[in-house]
Amino acid sequence: MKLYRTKRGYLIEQENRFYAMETSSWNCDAWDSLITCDDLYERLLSLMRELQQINQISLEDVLAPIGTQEVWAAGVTYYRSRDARMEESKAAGGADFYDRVYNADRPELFFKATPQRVVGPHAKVAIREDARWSVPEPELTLLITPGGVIVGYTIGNDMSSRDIEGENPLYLPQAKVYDRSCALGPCIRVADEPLPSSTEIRLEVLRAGKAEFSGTTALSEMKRDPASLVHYLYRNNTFHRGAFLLTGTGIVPPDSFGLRLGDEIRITIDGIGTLVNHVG
Ligand code: DO4
Ligand code: MG
Repeated sequence: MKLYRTKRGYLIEQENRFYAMETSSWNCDAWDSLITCDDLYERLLSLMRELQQINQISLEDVLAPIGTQEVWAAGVTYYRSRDARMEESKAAGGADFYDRVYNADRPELFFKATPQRVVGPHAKVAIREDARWSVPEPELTLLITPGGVIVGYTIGNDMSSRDIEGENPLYLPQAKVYDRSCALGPCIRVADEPLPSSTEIRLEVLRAGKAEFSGTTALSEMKRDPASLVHYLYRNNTFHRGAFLLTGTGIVPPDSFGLRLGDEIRITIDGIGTLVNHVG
């Protein structure tokens, strides 16, 4: 089952049928209390029975599925990310940190965005003006309730400035957190069981309509279990409105690739959909 937040209200999708909920999308309180209940799946099932079926949804109407939640991110959860980061920070003497965190019990977790820094489907993500080398990071994103229950999944783009992070690992917050540095959407996949480990994540970057980069990974490549990431995130940390947690990237383009203005970023995760954004 999928849940969309749109300009016209909320929608539930079940087996290609759409059901509309008459609620204002600007009402963050209503969205927050809907998406942060521990039994979201059952709640949507029972809501759906009372709702009217509609024909189709307009993609332009779809908004980021976030209310007032904080957005956090995990890092170096895939070997490919460890490898690329060790290489980019070698000159700065930071390489060892990435290997250590990849192998440690405690994961890397960092604050990624406030809701105001997040864009939804078809909106523009940004590259920093003071960065020379920026990349998208396509990541499975967890929706977690205040009680620490994973109730849904969406697609996240952890936009990153590789030159700034590579210069010094202590610059990570600047490489990661800036206006429009995060995209979420297009919907929340709500299921009563975890996504299968065979689930694929695909990234495509189109430049002037032509494929400039494409890559694929699968959840089976992730070193950590989503539940263990949540366990660390919620240690001595309270999330009254729940949280979104990006789970790290397993796709890192080669060093010759950097994003440019106008590029189209397409991230697909099986069972969730495709998140499309342009760089602007
Ligand atoms: O260690 C820096 C950030 C890592 C990250 O964002 C990722 O692996 O996805
Ligand atoms: Mg990342």
